[in-house]
Amino acid sequence: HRTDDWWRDAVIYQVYPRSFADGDGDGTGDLAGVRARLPYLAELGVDAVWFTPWYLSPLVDGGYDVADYRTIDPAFGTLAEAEKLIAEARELGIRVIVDIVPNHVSDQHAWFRAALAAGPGSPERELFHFRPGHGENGELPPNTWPSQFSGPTWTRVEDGEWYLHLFTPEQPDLNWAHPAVRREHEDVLRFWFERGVAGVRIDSAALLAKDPALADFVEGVDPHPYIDQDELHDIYRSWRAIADEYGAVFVGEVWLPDSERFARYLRPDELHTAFNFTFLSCPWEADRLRRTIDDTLAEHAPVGAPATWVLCNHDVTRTVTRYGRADTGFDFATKTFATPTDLALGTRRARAAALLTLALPGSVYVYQGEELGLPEAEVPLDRIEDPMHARSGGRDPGRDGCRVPLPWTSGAPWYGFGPDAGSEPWLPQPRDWDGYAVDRQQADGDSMLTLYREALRLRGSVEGFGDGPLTWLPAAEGVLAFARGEGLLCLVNLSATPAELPAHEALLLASGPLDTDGRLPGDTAVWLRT
Ligand code: TEU
Repeated sequence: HRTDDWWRDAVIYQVYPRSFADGDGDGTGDLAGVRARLPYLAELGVDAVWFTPWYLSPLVDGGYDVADYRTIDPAFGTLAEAEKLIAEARELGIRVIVDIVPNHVSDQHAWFRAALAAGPGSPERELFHFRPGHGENGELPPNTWPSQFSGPTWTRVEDGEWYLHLFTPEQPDLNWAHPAVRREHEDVLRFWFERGVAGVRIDSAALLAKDPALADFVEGVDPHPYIDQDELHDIYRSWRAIADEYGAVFVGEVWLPDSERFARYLRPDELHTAFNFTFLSCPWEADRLRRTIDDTLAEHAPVGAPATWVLCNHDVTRTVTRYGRADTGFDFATKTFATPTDLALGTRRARAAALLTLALPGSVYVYQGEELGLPEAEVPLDRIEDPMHARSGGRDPGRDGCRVPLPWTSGAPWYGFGPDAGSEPWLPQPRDWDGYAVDRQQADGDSMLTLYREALRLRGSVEGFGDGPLTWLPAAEGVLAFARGEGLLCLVNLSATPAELPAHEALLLASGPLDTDGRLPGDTAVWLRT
């Protein structure tokens, strides 16, 4: 495909820098670690890498609390190193996507510190949502908005005013009605585009604009006071004009159940792409998956944007664990370790899901460790850092179980996450992860890593994958069968009954063995050439 269209069918690998690889041995992943592992990513065959925030941050929310968008956090490295990384990746044919967090900043950001110091009524406070409280002494928060995490959305400061934070108190929301907020973010975009970044992921993209009256939220009453406000489209149109100057692309974290509202963000002068959370949350059921795929393609077609396909990310339970449970859909409420998990089953399904996902038209996101088939790790309660855990009063285990440092080398200290003499990783790794280590999987033709590498190699070399039409074929109940391009077939059996393979010339790839009669067993997928 044309180089300026690379993103329409790209495979984009998500790096959570803190947990990818530790170059300096302090127990926290860093840019040195990523640079040393770039050949791994090149061999895997990904087109781009998306880095979750690597900016200066107190790391209260894993870096989604940014203190300075133009500085790399010293725990990760330096700006000069980031520039080297971008150039080195490009040499290997890998583009870099950075994560921009426009909805809020860290409470340590210069703007917020200045706002606190300047006091009520100051222009500094206008960059945020400061309000007096209700009640006789202003002791009640300005409104009852529900938080994106559990807990309150307002925090009171010493002088009696309250400020809004949809996430933690350490993440004050910016006031997007203020021109300085818009200007600053446009500058930040340019700052990273100037440094050779090929794209930007937009965090919480549907939340930035707020109802100016900050009216109370009433369940079921439209419009919502802070999700999907119309003003957002104006913001993204101006961002798009900047991206176009650099040939850069956007992927929005637009979490909206309504597909028409969602598609509005993907109009030709707005965002290039947005994450497909409907697919991510879809249970492992043939009918539901087929409907989700159809709906996705139908909602993208009119705006001309390619679909994206996501199985997991740094916010959700890892795929093999999710698919190994009775309720295979993603739901924060069921994210508990009390649910029994059959990891062998979950792994089989995750392998089949990988072939399904990588055969669909559009771009695909692979979250670090997904290609290793890592399960959700059980992090001891006293080691959990995710603020979601504390804010839920301990009910929610939080998201650290999918953020555990990667195992690179079996038998090495910390599975080779850092140098041998390095310190213990910031999150403890499970004891039985030797079999998941990269070196072991590289040597194993049946490993998850080998499957992903093979799938990515074929996807990149066989005509017909990528952003083109998909045609469903008649299939037995519980079986998904579709054609891509000229004579390329993907079959996924989600039933308990083995399925006959259609006549074919070659079996390109299978997620698991066929049965002795050459049929496709349950929870298995194949790519065929006919
Ligand atoms: O997540 C935004 C978000 O709203 C959802 O992920 C969800 O609300 C949350 O995970 C729990 O329901 C983004 C980032 O992906 C996440 O890691 C950050 O914590 C959050 O923004 C705040 O920046």
